[in-house]
Amino acid sequence: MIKVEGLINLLKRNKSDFFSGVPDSVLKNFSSLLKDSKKHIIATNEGSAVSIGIGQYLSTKKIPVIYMQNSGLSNALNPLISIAHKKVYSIPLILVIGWRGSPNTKDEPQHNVKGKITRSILKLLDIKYTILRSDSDLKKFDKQIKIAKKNKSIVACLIEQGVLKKKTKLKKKKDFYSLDKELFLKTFLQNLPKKTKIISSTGYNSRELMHLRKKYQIKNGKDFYMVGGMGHTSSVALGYSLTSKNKTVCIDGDGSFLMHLGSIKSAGTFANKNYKYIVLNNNTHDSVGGQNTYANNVNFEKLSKSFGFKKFFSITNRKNLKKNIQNFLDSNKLSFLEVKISNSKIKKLPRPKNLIKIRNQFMN
Ligand SMILES: Cc1ncc(C[n+]2csc(CCOP(=O)(O)OP(=O)(O)O)c2C)c(N)n1
Repeated sequence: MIKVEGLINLLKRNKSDFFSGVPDSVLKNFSSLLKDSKKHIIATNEGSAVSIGIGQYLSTKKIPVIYMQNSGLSNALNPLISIAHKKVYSIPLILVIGWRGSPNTKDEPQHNVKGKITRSILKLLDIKYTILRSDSDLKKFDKQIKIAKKNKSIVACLIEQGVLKKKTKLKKKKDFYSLDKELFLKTFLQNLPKKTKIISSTGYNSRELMHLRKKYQIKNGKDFYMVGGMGHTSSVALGYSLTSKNKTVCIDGDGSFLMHLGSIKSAGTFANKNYKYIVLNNNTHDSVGGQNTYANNVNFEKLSKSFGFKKFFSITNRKNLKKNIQNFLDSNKLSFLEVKISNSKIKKLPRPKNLIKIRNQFMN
């Protein structure tokens, strides 16, 4: 195990004091030590985090630190290859990567796939890396950083679940909004027309839907739970809805919404009236540690309408909840609903397991 303070000190001793990244549960002890400031930018996706870092290097000549979950490495590939690579602009970067699904650990199917190929991706990019498991690995990483500085190259470390320890306990997550998430989702499911299809985002949303359907025995409609592909929920729902007669409800998180914001423009331009978009805005990346998304100051009404949605609905409390949900579902114009909602309160949420069965049931 490694003390996270030791890792951050090592980076700062190398004059790397600028951080940008997308939160990850493996790295939550790391990101929680970085205060939100102009020296720590929580980016909306990993490609942006890399690009913000590239800009910082051009301005300061100091190597920025970019952190991400290995699933986000694919989002980062474009700027890593087409801007920062040694044979392009040769921009030095330090990547701190949460290694879900490493061959040593038990993890979910989507993480196992990525975990197995993470090292090969780094090798293909010609990025030297250290697997951090103990203090002696920190020394090895330190040497690699010094070489990267000299050669103006990219260097990475891979960190598995449970490796980073922190002196002080993580602060309890605070709710930004008060509407109880279980109450909203339960009421929503109970009021769905029978043949509705739901496509829900990774994070807690899919896991909560699955759990609540079972807990309250709600069988209206069928769900496709996205267990990865963060940010692509609205696009999967758009693709489905174009040729389906059923109401297609996209249940997205605010972090997921922001990750590939442009997709909502495609939905606004091309979706039919059967497409129903919902953003559950808790202003946090609840499922990976409660880091801020900064979605609280987005004016979703203006944004959705300028993107082509015809009607905007907002739910912020339990008053007339059923009626407000029905108004949204019954609307015969392309509609966008923002729900200002609490974080999840359900302990030990189950995870979708038999993914092929889920796919088949959804398509039936
Ligand atoms: C490309 C990618 N980057 C990062 C992650 C890690 N991750 C999983 S869920 C999540 C937060 C999602 O936030 P939001 O959509 O607001 O849902 P919530 O966690 O609040 O349920 C993150 C960052 C991921 N799965 N994929």
